[in-house]
Amino acid sequence: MSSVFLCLQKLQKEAVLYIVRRSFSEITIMSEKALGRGTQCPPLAPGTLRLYSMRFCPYAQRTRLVLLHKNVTFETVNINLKQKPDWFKARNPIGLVPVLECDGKVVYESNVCNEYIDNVYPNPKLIPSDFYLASRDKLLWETFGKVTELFYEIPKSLADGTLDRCLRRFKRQLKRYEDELKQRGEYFGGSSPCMVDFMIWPWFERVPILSIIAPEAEVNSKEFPHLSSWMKLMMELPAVKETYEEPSAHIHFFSSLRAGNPDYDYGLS
Ligand SMILES: N[C@@H](CCC(=O)N[C@@H](CS)C(=O)NCC(=O)O)C(=O)O
Repeated sequence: MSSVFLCLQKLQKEAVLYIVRRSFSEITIMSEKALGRGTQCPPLAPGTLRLYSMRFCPYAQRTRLVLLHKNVTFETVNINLKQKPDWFKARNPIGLVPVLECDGKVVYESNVCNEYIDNVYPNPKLIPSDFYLASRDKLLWETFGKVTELFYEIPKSLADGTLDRCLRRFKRQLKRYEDELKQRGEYFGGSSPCMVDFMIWPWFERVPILSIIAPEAEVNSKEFPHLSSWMKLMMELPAVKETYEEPSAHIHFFSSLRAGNPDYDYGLS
């Protein structure tokens, strides 16, 4: 068993209890427990917007953040992604969450879902109307995969002795966001958050997991003064608080995923 895995198991034992928070009255959780193969799709009322989600998915979190920030009324159905129901696959043939559905209209892929939400619910508008500025913003989230891929490589690199190289790549990629933020203000949107802030946030919520594995991965105020202040500000946003999961919950979920038995319902009674 790798040292990373042992480390994760130890942390799992020390995990504090995950507390379910609900402060947004307009969210209906049709099924907080993940629905899997053999279940029925809960009926969807006309005019109701539904999000098919998974509680620990960072991509679905992007969409949850934007819906919550805009105070959009919606309901959630969580999906067991290991045993996907046929009715879920019928809605998204690629089989990934997030998926949005309303009155027979279906969209999927977090970037597409979020652009759709921004057009249909423009208050507040999160993508600039200026085409050039919108493209610059889009670049930041479309190339964020350069950061997210390292979330999987850093734990692996600890086992195969390439951690230092991986951490250098991680910091180099983060530096792009640090420099951009320095020019833009408190948020990527300047004085208020924009789509970029919400599209990249889910992985910053998960940085503490990386820094438990490798303390050097921490987004510290010395190397990343703007990003670390931004992280504190983001944590104050109601939508961020609402979707927040403790590092211990992420670690538990990640360990269960790695073990081939994802605990989609972790922390639910
Ligand atoms: N490119 C997709 C990625 C979404 C994604 O990878 N979702 C994962 C959960 S975090 C999923 O649905 N996995 C199911 C599977 O791989 O079969 C997006 O941006 O929405």
